[in-house]
Amino acid sequence: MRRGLSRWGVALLAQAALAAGCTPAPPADATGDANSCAADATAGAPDAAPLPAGASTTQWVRLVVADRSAEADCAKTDAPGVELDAIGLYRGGVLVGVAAVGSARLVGSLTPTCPNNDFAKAAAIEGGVDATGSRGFFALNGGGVEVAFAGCSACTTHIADCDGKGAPVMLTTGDELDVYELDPWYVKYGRATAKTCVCTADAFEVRVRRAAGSDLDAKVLGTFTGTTSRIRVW
Ligand SMILES: [Ca+2]
Ligand SMILES: [Ca+2]
Repeated sequence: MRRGLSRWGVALLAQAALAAGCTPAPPADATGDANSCAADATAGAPDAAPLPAGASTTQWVRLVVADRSAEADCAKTDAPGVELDAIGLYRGGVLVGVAAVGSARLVGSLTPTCPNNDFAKAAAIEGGVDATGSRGFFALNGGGVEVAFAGCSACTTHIADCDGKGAPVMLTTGDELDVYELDPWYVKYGRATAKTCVCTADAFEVRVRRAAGSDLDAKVLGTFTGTTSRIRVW
């Protein structure tokens, strides 16, 4: 089952443990650690170190449909193919950002490939986990989505509470991505019901790239199916 579950559970516990001493950090963190809540809340510890000088960074992550057979669903469903809810960016095991509000853009062609797609709104992938079986997700179908990342404007270690309105965050080698895709995990843990959500685990490819809309210097991180955690950036 999803490794994302264990991280979710750990995040909840960590949030409870940190709640008492977790002081909201300013949206723009002076040390460039993108509002690293857990680091800020550690007694006596400075903010997490900014990226080392000369670190290789990238900004954009693109997700594209990997299993074209899902296209057969286009005429039968209003949410065809891969349904993406959110992406968490972790550094050293700490949540440092999610897809930035205002950053998501469609890539490729969504129509007329899937004219019945009622969920072709890329912005649904911005911010924290919030999808149910009927809202909060983006149905990828024949296209793709590209996002940049931002921290959380309020101190949190929990991806459901991170709004993606904090300081911009660059990705670097060793970071990890958690991608939340509507799959059986959502039904099992009560975010959706089997009655309203087919919630099959669908396959998608993840790429990182330096420039929006360009595959120059792009790296393919792999193909994944359903909610997947710890996708390593290299
Ligand atoms: Ca969402
Ligand atoms: Ca799905």
